[in-house]
Amino acid sequence: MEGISAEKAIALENEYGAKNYHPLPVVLSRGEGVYLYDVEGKKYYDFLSAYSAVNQGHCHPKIIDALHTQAARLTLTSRAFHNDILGQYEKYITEYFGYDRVLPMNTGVEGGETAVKLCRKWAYEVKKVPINQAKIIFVEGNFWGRTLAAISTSTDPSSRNGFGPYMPGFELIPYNDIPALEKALQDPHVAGFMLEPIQGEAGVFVPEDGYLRKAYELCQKHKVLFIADEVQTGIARTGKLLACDYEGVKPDILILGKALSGGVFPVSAVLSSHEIMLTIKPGEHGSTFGGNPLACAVALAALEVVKNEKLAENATRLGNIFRERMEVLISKTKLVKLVRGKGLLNAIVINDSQESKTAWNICLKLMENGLLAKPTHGNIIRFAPPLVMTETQLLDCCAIIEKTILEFA
Ligand code: IF1
Repeated sequence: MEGISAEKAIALENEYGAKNYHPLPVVLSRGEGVYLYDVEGKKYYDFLSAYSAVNQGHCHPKIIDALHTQAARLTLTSRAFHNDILGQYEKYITEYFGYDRVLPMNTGVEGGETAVKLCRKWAYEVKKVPINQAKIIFVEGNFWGRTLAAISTSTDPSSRNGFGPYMPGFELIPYNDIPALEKALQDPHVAGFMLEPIQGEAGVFVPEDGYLRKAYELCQKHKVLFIADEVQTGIARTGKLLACDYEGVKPDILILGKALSGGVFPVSAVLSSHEIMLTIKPGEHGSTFGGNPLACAVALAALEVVKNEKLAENATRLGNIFRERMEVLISKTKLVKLVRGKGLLNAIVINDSQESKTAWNICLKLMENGLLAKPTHGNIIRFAPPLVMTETQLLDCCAIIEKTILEFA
């Protein structure tokens, strides 16, 4: 719909759409690299990257080209038949991340659901846990999507409340707490431990150094699968291809999504070993669009861009510059308590109550000053620009954030 006004666009959503989001009052119509443009043509830096789905930048030419080419050939066969690109994609992605096999799905939460099903199947067929007794451990503050299984493990009232009854077989322990994990692993029915290497939605919580490594070793000791949800932290976002790479941890099951397609459309994937993956037999799991030719073509291009443009290295370098600049800002104002993160997955904590509107109002001011970000959980503002950002652009963004915060204070 060309030329719609911002007011009209918002009015249509208000009248005809579900109200399951509370977006910032900006109406975007074009994205290119690190920039977004609203219907009035105003240019913004995107500092959310669609929650780390556009690591490669908006509408990356190589990914869009792959989309166009494949879209004109063959978009969907369903898995009832073979096609000429799925096998090539499966070989590419399994070698890319160093796994035996991949199960292609669409959304991140479908990846999580697939990982949970694989873990349970493996529990009954390999670990010999009594049927329907398998337990999977999750950590407080986790977020892996909005399905009933995902919210059954959630400790966030807004994700969980009002949607019961909940799925059994899940146990919660505190994040970043090795003794709590050790205790939970005493139960022989535990089959898996699933977590984000850095908690995104909870507010970019980085666990202490060594936590992932120790947790992984404990899981190995107790024959429990270590399942890493890298839907948000993966694909170079934290400065390594995977956040688990920082501690040399190789998850038994790896879940990818979001930037696996460069934000072009939903593509997720679960990677694992022959032993674990082959516990699911033909006809026992699937999805209409899972592994469709268009998804394969887009994901192949999106992964190539990550390597060719050295996005992980860029995220490390720019992330360090960003956190240094934020530390200087913190020394100048009481409004910001701290900055935390890895690579280009960062957040600042605003010095105000969870319930305050301060973070939201700061984001409104950032929007006026040409930078788009959104608070998560009250007083935390997540800052996650596309990984293709240049140093000059990043310094420009730091200046915008500093100006906005200091004027706000
Ligand atoms: C919303 C949050 C982020 C995820 C991790 C799996 C999924 C997500 C670590 C599921 C999805 C999205 C969902 C979206 C907003 C966004 C989000 F704020 F909700 F929590 F990123 F932090 N694992 N996160 O972050 O992937 O099924 O959505 O493809 O639901 O509002 P999905």
